[in-house]
Amino acid sequence: MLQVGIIGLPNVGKSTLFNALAHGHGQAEVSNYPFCTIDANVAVVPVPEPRLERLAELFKQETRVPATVKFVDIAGLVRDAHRGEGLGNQFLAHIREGDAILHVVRCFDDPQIAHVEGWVDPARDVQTVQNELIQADRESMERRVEKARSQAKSGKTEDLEKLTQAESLLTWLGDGQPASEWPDREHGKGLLAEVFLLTTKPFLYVANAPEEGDGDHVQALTDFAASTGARVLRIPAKLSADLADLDPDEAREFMQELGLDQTALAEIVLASYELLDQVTFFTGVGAELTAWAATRGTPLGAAAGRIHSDMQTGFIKAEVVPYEGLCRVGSWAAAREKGLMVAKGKDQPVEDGDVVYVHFRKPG
Ligand SMILES: Nc1nc2c(ncn2[C@@H]2O[C@H](COP(=O)(O)OP(=O)(O)OP(=O)(O)O)[C@@H](O)[C@H]2O)c(=O)[nH]1
Ligand SMILES: [Mg+2]
Repeated sequence: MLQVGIIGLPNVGKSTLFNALAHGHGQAEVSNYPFCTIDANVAVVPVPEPRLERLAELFKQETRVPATVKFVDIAGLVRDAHRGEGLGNQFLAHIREGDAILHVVRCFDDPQIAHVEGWVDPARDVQTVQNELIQADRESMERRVEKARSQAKSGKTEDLEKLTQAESLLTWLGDGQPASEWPDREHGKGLLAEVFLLTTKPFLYVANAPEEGDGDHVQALTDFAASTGARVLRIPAKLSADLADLDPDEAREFMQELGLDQTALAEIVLASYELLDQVTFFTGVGAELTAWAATRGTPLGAAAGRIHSDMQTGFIKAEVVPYEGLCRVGSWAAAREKGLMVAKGKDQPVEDGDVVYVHFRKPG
């Protein structure tokens, strides 16, 4: 399951966004004072997937099992969090475990809601948080360098090389640079894979701006983000949380009036899937129709292993029909007849929209 961490300064709307995403699967306290969140809020949320509904109708399957995403909302990070300011630093471990980061940036003015730095300035705010992530990574690397030093006593070339790399990365972070831009990152891939740094994680900015107005802040964030190639998603967190509170029909009506075509959850999941290069495939076994997420290019054998390890070890072949084709002809049998079904081997990649039936040898 994908895990996405929500970070940002205090009072920017992280828990409000979390509530918009987690509705019915967890609820975070929201208030107009900073550090409202003291413990991490965690929610496992079903991924909206219209194709799952359509397929379940087609197959007349009762149970729909959506893919899920875990969202984690932590306390706000403040300037000097790494020196013990605020609470956010203690919770970074939750983010370190995750696959991606949503960095919520306040793009609304409201005198009722205190800003820890006095006023809204998206570029400064983003850099404050980014700097704390770099400092947290620097601390992790200090520990890693210590370990590398003692290992290097072996005198082995690979241990000496690890130490050189670890020291180079530590110096880079110490200069206030993110690990994602470390010049040796290609060469130091092995080291990076061991250390789970925050500043190598894929991330996107969520501009928490009201549905109208405050476009200047969003523009400032967009300009800043352009310099790093990061994506900005504009989400009105408060409105989205309010919409999530309504019953679905009412919410749909409201969204139509407001000209919104997607919920915050759908937008965030879609953007996260793009960020992490995820595709969705489907299986129908027994009465269960299931949507699965997999990294693009995942071989069918490994994809089958997600469903059950026996399916990977005993994999014979997969029968695959693309979603679009299946909908067009209306049934699995018709897809087979019309030659839309292709038998594929374990090394062929699973593609977005594949409906997959795995043939496998049962163990024993
Ligand atoms: N005016 C306005 N207020 C908002 C908006 N989004 C969130 N808020 C309010 O801002 C305050 C802080 O929101 P939270 O979601 O608790 O912020 P947080 O980032 O989780 O804060 P900490 O947990 O303290 O780090 C609450 O009073 C929200 O209702 C918005 O778009 N406009
Ligand atoms: Mg909060």
